[in-house]
Amino acid sequence: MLAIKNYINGELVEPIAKTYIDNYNPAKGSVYSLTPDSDERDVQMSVNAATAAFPSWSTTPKSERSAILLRIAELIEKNLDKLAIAESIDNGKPIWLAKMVDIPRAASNFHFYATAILHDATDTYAMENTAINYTLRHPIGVAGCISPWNLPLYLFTWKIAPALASGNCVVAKPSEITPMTAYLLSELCIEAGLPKGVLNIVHGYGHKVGAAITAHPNIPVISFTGGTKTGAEIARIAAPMFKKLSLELGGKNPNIIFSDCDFDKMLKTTINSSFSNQGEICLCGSRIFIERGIYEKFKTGFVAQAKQLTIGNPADDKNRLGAIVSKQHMEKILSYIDLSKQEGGSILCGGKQAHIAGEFEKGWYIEPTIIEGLAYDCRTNQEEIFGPVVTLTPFDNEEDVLKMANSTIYGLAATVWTESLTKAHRVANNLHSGIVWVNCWLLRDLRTPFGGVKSSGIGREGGFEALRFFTEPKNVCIKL
Ligand code: TXE
Repeated sequence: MLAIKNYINGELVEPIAKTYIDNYNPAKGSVYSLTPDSDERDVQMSVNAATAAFPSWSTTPKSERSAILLRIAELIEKNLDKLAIAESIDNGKPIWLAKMVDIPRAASNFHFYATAILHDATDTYAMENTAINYTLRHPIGVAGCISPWNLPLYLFTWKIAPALASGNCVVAKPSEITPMTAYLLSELCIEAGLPKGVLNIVHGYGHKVGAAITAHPNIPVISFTGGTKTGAEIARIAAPMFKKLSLELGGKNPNIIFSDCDFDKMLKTTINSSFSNQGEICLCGSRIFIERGIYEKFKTGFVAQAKQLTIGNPADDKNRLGAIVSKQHMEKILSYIDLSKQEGGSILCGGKQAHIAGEFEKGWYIEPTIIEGLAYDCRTNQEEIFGPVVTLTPFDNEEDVLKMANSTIYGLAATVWTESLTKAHRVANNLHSGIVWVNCWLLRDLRTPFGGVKSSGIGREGGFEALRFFTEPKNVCIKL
């Protein structure tokens, strides 16, 4: 049984405690590898290594940092198939999805920030005949990066690439539920010649390793992606230590469909925005609001297409949905389906655990589920489910749908379908979220600010926002 290792000070090492966590293959519901059950001692070793490496890495010319990060991007691309298969086995998602989305995006994350630092500029402010002000941006030091299990390598690299590119050293912890591609990335970093101590990956539980990173006095900046509850716990520890925090948290995103939409394009994309990655993307549109005039037409078409989605072996390209990431998460999603029935919902399709015959019979699968007839402010429509479960709610006018769409504690993303440009601008302007897609979903330009408002988090990732997050500005004023 493969026991993966931590990556500390440029080497692959065992956890000090020499204890391990079972790592499951969700498609089969069986243990397939072991993950280090690290603790604060492994974190301390990583902080020592990162601190020692920082003076040299932070003063390495940007062109040299860029070249090393580009080498990592190239190695990710070269190992696309191996990484995609590993991601699929670890997370349960279809291999074709990991090949098309997760792994290419991980390479793009490195490529984007390796080149962004070559074009970053800072401001100067001239005071007429008196003084000149210029802004310096310094890397902060050792950055803590903690990531979730839904898009493992994609979100892990989305944090470490800008942190490293801007001259910081990193102590990173991937989710203990999906550690494999971060481990494989360690090997690629060694192959790329990343200097020792610049990146350190410590595997293990959030309440042990994640908490140790959050609380460590020599880690002044934390970038976290995960659940809102965990984000609040991290903020509780980090705030009194005046740490810089980026929190990308949960979502309960509205998908607003007006009668004047391009129906066929909307329907095709809405199947994806509802069930892609088994609905385990915080950007999925889990609350679908449909203008009453096309409600029945939409319901008929959407249910018919959802029923055609095949579920099963993630290695079989014909399957649109793979397995849910863990038994515990599958049970959480099923509990919300039960709740929806208690709250008066009607299940239009799905609603149960899917059983796949043969070697996958012990795997964790849920049918794509569509529910109607719920109040917009019931728990099913207010709380994050984070699975292949969507609700349908009709609306009569813009004011009505904006009230419902903006009614949750979250504010991450929203989707709007209309062919009226003025309506699109007006509705987008009035939605309380960090991201609005109009007539599309998950169309991503890495330069754009990424993140949410309210309980979807604080701060933004992406583009120069991330480079600003991982550096400190200093204004220098020179008397003329
Ligand atoms: O989160 P958890 P999960 C959200 C998504 C869902 C949840 C799923 O909407 O709600 O995250 O991810 C570590 N101190 N997003 O269940 O448990 C843990 O080990 C420090 C939103 O994984 O919060 C893991 O590595 N760390 C997002 C990481 O935190 C701790 C996209 C996340 O785990 C910790 C993806 C602690 N006390 C998911 N406890 C977006 N907005 O983009 C756990 N961890």
